[in-house]
Amino acid sequence: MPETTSTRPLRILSGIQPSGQLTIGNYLGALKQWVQLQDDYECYYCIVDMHAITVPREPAELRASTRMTAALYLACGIRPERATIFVQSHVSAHAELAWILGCLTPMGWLNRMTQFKDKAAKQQAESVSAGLFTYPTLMAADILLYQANLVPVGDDQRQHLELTRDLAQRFNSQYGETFTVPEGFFPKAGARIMGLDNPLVKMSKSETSDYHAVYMLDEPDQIKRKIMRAVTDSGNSIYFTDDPEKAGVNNLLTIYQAFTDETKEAIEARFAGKGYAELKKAVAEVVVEGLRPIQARYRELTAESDLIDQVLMQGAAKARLVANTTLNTVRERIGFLAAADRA
Ligand code: ATP
Ligand code: LTN
Repeated sequence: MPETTSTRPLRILSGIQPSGQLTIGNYLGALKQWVQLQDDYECYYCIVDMHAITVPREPAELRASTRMTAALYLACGIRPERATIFVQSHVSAHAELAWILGCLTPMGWLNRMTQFKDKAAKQQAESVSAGLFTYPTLMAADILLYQANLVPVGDDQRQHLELTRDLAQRFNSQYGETFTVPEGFFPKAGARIMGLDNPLVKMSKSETSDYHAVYMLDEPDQIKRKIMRAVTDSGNSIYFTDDPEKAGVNNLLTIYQAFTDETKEAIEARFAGKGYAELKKAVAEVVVEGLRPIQARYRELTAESDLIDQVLMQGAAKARLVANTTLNTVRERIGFLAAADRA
């Protein structure tokens, strides 16, 4: 029988793709919340390398990115004794459940996914992989295997989360109660950080232009240079707004808010009558200071050889136990014969 939420603490699962250097968007949209949630929930934080190969990737870079992502999880303050940190491809149940869920997913649902449309548009039509199209069924498998109650993610993942919920409900109604139907958990500030060079698109780690993103491991000078060059507008007033004309200023204020946890009112009062250069200087300052301790811990952690690999090995062992429990129930429910020799 699947475990029920009444007999255990609430669970969380989330993941980040090792698809390049992590940005302050990944930090503010995801990681910062993960750290805060680990004391109150049973947390599973995954490095989703199988998602990262939905677009072509250099093997050596994927390996390096996977370790770097794991080290950043730790550097941000995720404690392996509180939260399970693991690599998706180390737990083969993810691939198996993704296949099963794929067989339950109408193509029409996948056709509606805006992330697929955006990413596919950036490639030659004939080279877009089937994996990029079925990406959301793998994400659903990640979440449902752990019977997660909450999924802390940025705003861009709302649609994928809705699809996960729909799939859980579809499976449950077809085969009997099996999966917990998860809820999204979105940060109050910083759920959608925009590109510094183009505040109308989401800041993303796979965007290549030099002044698009601040990376979590950027040097203070680089951070300052990037923020001072951020696109704003020809006006001179500083306030939070949905007006696309002022998206650049709104984005800088949002970054400031997410790093300082101050209220919008306090921030607007602070910058009343000031110019954009002053705003940018202040934003650069809070970003540099916010990242400084993380960067210092990152350097310490990566100086210890084997530490990351050890954490990942132990994490995978813990994750497998939970994932395989769910997967066994799923196999049985859908009518797969029990394999006599399977552990
Ligand atoms: P890629 O560019 O390779 O698609 P990405 O930078 O968009 O990657 P993901 O690995 O897909 O990042 O996302 C990891 C987490 O970071 C998700 O929870 C996602 O919602 C969050 N996230 C990513 N970019 C932003 C952003 N600009 N603002 C807020 N949250 C973000
Ligand atoms: N699709 C997510 C990354 C991701 C994820 C997950 C997030 C893969 N599996 C499970 C939360 C839970 C993205 O940010 N692009």
